[in-house]
Amino acid sequence: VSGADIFQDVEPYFKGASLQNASANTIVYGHFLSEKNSIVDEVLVSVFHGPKSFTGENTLEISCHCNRLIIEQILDTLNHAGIRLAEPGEFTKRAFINGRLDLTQAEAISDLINATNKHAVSNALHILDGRLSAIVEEMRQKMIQTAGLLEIDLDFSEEDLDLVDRSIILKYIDQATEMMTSFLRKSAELRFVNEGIRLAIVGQPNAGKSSLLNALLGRSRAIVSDIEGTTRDTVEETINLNDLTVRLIDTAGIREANDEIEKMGVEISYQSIERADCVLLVVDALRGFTHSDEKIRRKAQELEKKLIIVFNKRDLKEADLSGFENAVTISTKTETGLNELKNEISLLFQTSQLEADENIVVSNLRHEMALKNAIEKLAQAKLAIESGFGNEIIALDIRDAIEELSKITGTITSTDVLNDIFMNFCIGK
Ligand SMILES: Nc1nc2c(ncn2[C@@H]2O[C@H](COP(=O)(O)OP(=O)(O)OP(=O)(O)O)[C@@H](O)[C@H]2O)c(=O)[nH]1
Ligand SMILES: [Mg+2]
Repeated sequence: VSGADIFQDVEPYFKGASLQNASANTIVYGHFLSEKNSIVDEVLVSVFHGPKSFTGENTLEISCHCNRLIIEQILDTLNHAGIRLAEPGEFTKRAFINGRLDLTQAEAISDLINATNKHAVSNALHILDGRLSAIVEEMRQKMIQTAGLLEIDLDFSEEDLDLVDRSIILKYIDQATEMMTSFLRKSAELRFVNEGIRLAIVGQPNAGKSSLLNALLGRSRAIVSDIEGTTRDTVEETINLNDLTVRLIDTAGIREANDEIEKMGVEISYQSIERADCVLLVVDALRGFTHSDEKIRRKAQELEKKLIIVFNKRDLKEADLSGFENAVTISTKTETGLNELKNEISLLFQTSQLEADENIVVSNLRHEMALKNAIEKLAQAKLAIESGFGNEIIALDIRDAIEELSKITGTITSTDVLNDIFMNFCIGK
């Protein structure tokens, strides 16, 4: 519970040492009482005095036993005392409004809660620590410096002097643009950290694609049979593989299909390749690498997809991997070679880059749009210089770019945008 009068408001429902007199950052032992003064639970109450609390306001955290009935009774009692439930993200929103966090940090809390692998967790923690804000601030300062130079010039424009060398302005604009572009590029490369890797399992009928999905998943999810064309629709499941979040997509075997439904399945398999971050081309070792496999390989290469060739059924025949790049030999039946395959997949997605301090992923659309807009504004400024426009026009464009970057960390005035950001939080955060 958070708010200016919270200590007085909760006091009547607490039997123990006084909450109002408790020192900041202490834990008070006692019993929580209902409106009718009966004991609801034995609790510990943590006491925080604003502004030194998460929200920046006076805050109490009530720790009770984990029983739904108890929690409901406590909430009902508080509600009766005029304390309403927080909206989703409201605690974090207040922390932002009270200046405890900037927007990137507030959003990082939501990312942290939703992170599905340890790299995503550490990325969110870095942002929470203020690293994204620092990067954005560095870019912003570069532009402020540039705008400042132009404005000095404007002050003296009466005297018709050109004090600032335009080539320096151009250089600064290029530097800022490069900083933002490379940041966006790096983020795009590492997007899989937050969003997961889409791994399409493709190949000819009966190669063992569904068996591989099941083996990686550790349970029978997709139907496996010796009838060719068993899988028609795609089957998708998410797993955690060597600390990466991987979305497995089992597809219909690719061949010249006769019936309409199978044809549609084959079409979807090709689409899966297009949408994948990585393609596992499963080959039946007994049958060997065929012309059809070569067609699939070419398709993946044309689309510049990461590709691993997986020779399956090694219990029947050991494949000769020479001449193949990124190939492994496995058997889903005896479950051999699966670890090698997993390692091969994680090798293709090096996350070591993330450990470097300056590497942070922005997968937040709001941040991405702001950066892209800022780049565009700088391009306009550059064009203005090249077309020989006056300094005031150029300065205006640069000010617009600065404005865009400021949006990332928080000078957002629209309540709609703010509500939108915090709406995505879960209740109680
Ligand atoms: N001996 C052996 N048989 C396997 C292995 N993996 C799969 N099979 C068999 O191969 C047959 C086809 O397996 P599936 O996993 O259904 O093949 P698929 O690629 O999904 O086939 P479609 O869905 O028809 O495209 C089944 O009878 C499996 O039991 C393996 O490693 N060794
Ligand atoms: Mg199948």
